[in-house]
Amino acid sequence: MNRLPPQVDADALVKEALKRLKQPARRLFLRNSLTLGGLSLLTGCSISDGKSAETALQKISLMNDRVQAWLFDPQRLAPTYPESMITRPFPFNAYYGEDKAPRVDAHAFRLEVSGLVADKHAWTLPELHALPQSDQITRHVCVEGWSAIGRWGGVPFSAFLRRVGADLSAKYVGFKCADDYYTSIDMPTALHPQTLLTLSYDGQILPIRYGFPLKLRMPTKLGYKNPKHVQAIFVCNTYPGGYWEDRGYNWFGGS
Ligand SMILES: Nc1nc2c(c(=O)[nH]1)N[C@H]1C(S)=C(S)[C@@H](COP(=O)(O)O)O[C@H]1N2
Ligand SMILES: [Mo]
Repeated sequence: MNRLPPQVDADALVKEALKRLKQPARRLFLRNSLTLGGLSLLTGCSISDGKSAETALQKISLMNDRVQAWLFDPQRLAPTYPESMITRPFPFNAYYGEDKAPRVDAHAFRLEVSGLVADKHAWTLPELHALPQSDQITRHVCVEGWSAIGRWGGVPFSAFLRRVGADLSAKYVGFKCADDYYTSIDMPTALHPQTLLTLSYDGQILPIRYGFPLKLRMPTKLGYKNPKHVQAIFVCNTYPGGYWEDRGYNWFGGS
């Protein structure tokens, strides 16, 4: 059914490749327009006949994460919004009800930093608050079918990673949370200018429901990639997975 004619029809091939891409990657491709040249670059196949085209398509099916990573523009900013557009009240979401959100002791709290970093000292909250802060009003998009605009403040994550002497050529940054949640992201997203080690929500100390004392906010990624109640951060080259990712959600999770 998906056989291509021996003479490669570039349009048909690109259409078929788009069909096989998962949703976020497909959307990005439609935005940036995928060409036959782009397809052979992506798959590393020189597409000259039906057989190589078929191989390219098979590779596409396996490479949705890599495609998204390749398309990710480390400088392109997610839209920001005026204060009047903030969604009130901002929705809560987790794999449990709001009353079950973990209560972290602010005084005892230490953010653990490990893996490929020079400085492994654990951070207190006052130490984190003493770092230069910035804020953003951006849209959070949840795969469950809702999105909302909120305002988050905190430490630009790229500055934090530099501060701890992280190996910025490493592949992954992983997060462990005070509940059973965990996730991991690619280094280009970790270094994106809008990726924020978040300490506040709408000018207030981050409320329990939104991830006290610390969450990672990334307007370039879907909601489930934004870990709340972060307790430990590690930099590594071995794939760490994630709570929903290990249950079948796409790992890159671009929004
Ligand atoms: N620790 C932790 N982080 C989490 C989750 C969770 O269950 N536990 N759920 C994720 C999902 S699916 C979404 S949509 C957002 C919701 O964040 P909010 O409660 O601030 O809206 O948190 C994400 N981060
Ligand atoms: Mo979500």
